[in-house]
Amino acid sequence: MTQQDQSQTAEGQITESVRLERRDDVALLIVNNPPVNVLSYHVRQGLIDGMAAAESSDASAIVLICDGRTFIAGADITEFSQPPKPPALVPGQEAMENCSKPVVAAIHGTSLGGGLEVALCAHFRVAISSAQFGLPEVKLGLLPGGGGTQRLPRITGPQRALEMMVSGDPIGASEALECGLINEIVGDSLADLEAGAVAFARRAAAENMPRPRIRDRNERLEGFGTEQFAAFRASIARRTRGFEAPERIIRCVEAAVSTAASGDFEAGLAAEARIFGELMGSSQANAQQYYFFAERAAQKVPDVPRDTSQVDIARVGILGAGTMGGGIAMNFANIGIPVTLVERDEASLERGLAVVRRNYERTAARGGISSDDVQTRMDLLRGSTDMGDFADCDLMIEAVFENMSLKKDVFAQLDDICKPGAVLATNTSALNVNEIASATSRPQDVVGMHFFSPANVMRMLEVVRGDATSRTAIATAMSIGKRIGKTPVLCGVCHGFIGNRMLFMRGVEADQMLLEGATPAQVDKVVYDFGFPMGPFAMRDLAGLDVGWNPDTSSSSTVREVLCESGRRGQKNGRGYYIYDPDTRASTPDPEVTQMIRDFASERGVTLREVTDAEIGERCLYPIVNEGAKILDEGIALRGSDVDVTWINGYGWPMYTGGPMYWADEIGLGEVLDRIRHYDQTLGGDHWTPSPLLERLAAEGGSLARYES
Ligand code: T1G
Ligand code: NAD
Repeated sequence: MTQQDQSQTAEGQITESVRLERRDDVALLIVNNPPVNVLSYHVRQGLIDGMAAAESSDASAIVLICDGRTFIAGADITEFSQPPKPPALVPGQEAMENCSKPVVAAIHGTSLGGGLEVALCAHFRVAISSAQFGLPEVKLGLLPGGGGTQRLPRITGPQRALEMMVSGDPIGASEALECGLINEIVGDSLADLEAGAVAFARRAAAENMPRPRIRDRNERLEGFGTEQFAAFRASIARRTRGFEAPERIIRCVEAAVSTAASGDFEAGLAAEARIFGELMGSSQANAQQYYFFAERAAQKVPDVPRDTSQVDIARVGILGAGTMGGGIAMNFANIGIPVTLVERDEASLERGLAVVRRNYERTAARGGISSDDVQTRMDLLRGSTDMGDFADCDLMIEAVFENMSLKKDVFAQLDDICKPGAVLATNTSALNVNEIASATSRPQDVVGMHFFSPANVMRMLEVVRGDATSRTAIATAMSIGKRIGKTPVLCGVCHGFIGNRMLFMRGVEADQMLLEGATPAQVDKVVYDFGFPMGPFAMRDLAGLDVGWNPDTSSSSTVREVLCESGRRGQKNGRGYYIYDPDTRASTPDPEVTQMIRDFASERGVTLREVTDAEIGERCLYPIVNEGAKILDEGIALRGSDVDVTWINGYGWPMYTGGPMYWADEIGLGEVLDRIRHYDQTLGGDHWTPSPLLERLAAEGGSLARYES
């Protein structure tokens, strides 16, 4: 093909990641930037040069399409921490918008962030049925800075656009078609996509289909004003508490509506760029982008490579259908994996299955699933009181009472029953997985899979590696954990693993401060204001004061025992550290509890004093950091960022602070160490003994978050 022909047909490699090909009269602008086609600088340049070449060629229409597993998944987040690399995204977008030929974006996989913003500059969008569309920038502490806040509301209307941008969650192809985001679903496969897009483009050219630019379409913005914005702000207040980006997104859409009135789209874009600048590089954005890569790093276990053999999970067995067993079973039924659920007696089994059905019916009532889905998922659960029914299970998860001898007893039975190679997992909250494994003849198949309550909701999953646990068992637990929508984090064997071990230390200090004069409400408010969904005492009331309490051995040795002995169980019986309104579940401080704490303290000669909020903050958070450093030092966690992923997904540590390790780095390890040493000298207790790793990193100017064991 001569140079002359090439410019005529404009075929060939444009940049390292963008090329042009022809399908007769239609030009294909193809992005190939593995693994997820992000908008790296050479992709942006390829869009500009590729559009120019296609525009000046004899092609009648242009299709933008991507190789690999997905359409453009957004801007290249790795570029955010570097000086901006030219070119900007806008010239490529404008070339598409202003092209004299129809431009069709052909979408598969995930069209996210800048990827969707590029697609919104095409005149038409077609997709395959499995495609997803979203503007997830808010999850990175940002907002859609490539025109998304101005163009999306013009297509979907402000309400849906606000919901998509503030949640950051994607929508599917059928919803995208229904709301006008795409013009056509062209099939299910990549082959369908290219053929469908080329056909659509050819038709658009042949029929000279009208192709208004989205920037010129203001009709969907009409009728959405102050009242609607106020209502939207109120509707998101609770779930976006503490995050800065959501409010900024709303302001951008307000700018879209106000500038549309004057038809000044560029003014809307300018407002977006200005407000985007307020977020880029902010502490929240940096923390959330750190978390983005931390979550991905957590999936990697250095000595368990991606190609490690795994057990194929066709059926799961769960022993114990209590608080955890039922929730765990739902995770597998949700993705279509049949579950055998065994309880010790019919009554317990029926109770457990009834709780699961109630949970599904509640989700269906909220429109989360259909009523058919409820039955489909219940049909995947096979209840039994015979452990022999576990013989055909590929993965076993034990969730019986937290008692070592009981767990060893059931694992010995599972060892006899389960087929060779089945993975035997325990959901213990804290017990020694090696000791549990020692009850079997196959400790290599035993692993901890520690779910968090409620197990069908919480994304956190600690995968506990015993001394003998095989790489296959680890790889199987990590990958099935991801398949059921969890964020698996690997950890070694110690009491309480990563999360609960650190939580215990906060609990010690929270209990001590009650004796010294703080109230449950005061402590909980400080932790809540820091950004946690609730404080330690409200959390205990939610989980149940009696979890782990043994009435036979109870001896009023802690405030918690005194409360349990008084019949308090927490939310489940309306009285715990707080009194709960039976209808609204609203909590109020209980003066009786305040007096019980005072009596308990004076019996032990604890001096009553004023405990400030600042002190409460330090004494609730620094023990967590110190214990996290000890866990890293012992190699229980692989990396500092795993500790942060655990606390953000398992305990509601506010993501916009990055997690305890990242947060401590941001404060300065020297400062944190000084305060820990202060409490070590003034209060004492093992949990205040400074971690040698923390001391070392503070001295070397190192980082806990970036520490690798
Ligand atoms: N930038 C850089 N690297 C990225 C990336 C991105 N946007 N997305 C993914 N990766 C890397 C990731 O770190 C991993 O690397 C590999 O790709 C596979 O990802 C202007 C400002 C697309 C749904 O927020 O949600 O556009 O670990 O393991 O589970 O308005 O990745 O293998 O070395 O997650 O199949 C907006 C982020 C950016 C989408 C695929 N876009 N990505 O999930 O694979 S901001 C996003 C995802 C923006 C504009 C603004 C997911 C995915 P490694 P993975 P996956
Ligand atoms: P639970 O008391 O609600 O349920 C335990 C269930 O096990 C009961 O229904 C009981 O009938 C059943 N059971 C006991 N012995 C059995 C046997 N031999 N065969 C079959 N079933 C038997 O307890 P839970 O809160 O679901 O805790 C279960 C496990 O999960 C414990 O190890 C606990 O530490 C752990 N865990 C609990 C939480 C939580 O917040 N509740 C969180 C993570 C892990």
